[in-house]
Amino acid sequence: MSIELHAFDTPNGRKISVALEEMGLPYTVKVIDIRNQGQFTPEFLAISPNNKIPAIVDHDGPDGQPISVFESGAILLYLGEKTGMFLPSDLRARVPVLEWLMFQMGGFGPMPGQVHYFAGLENPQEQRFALERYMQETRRLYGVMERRLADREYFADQLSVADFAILGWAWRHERHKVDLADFPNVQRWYRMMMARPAVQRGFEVKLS
Ligand SMILES: N[C@@H](CCC(=O)N[C@@H](CS)C(=O)NCC(=O)O)C(=O)O
Repeated sequence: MSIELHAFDTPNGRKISVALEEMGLPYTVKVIDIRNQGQFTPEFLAISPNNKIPAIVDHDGPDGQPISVFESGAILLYLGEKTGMFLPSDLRARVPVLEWLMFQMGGFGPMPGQVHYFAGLENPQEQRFALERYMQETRRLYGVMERRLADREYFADQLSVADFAILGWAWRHERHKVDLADFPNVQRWYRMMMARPAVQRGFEVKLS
């Protein structure tokens, strides 16, 4: 039975379509149009009480019973556990996956997300301080990733759900005003990720 992905065409939505494609799981998409209040319907709130995409419903959950999951980090961990893919079972190997997934969830998402918001304001007075602050913090996070990728291909020891999480946001680098040429290791990783056929399918699937 397939998984329902409730999402929209945003970094957090794309993380999950990429992961589902990489894992080869069958899924259907329910577009939640967050520009038109789709996240506030009672049906969606029943599976995502924080009124944010993405969420999934797995009709073949634990013990064969349906389960819903909200929060993209929780969804990635659930899918990794379910498939045994991109989430090592060995604790030492799992730690860096958890670290870089939490790095994304706590910083490299909320910070560039604020750049997207403040860059969209029309009044430069309202924009200035916040945009400066969040652009600086976003660039700092790119610096952290740049150093991490200096001597490795992926954020953990192997390709993992952490890469899918970070990719969702790196995909929007132009919108948060970052030139990847300034971060060559991140740029190399980004190009390598984007060259993967399953990742391409994950970005092509219609989410809006
Ligand atoms: N921490 C959440 C963040 C999700 C999130 O911010 N989703 C945005 C789109 S990328 C959303 O649904 N916004 C609608 C709203 O805030 O009402 C996750 O990673 O799943």
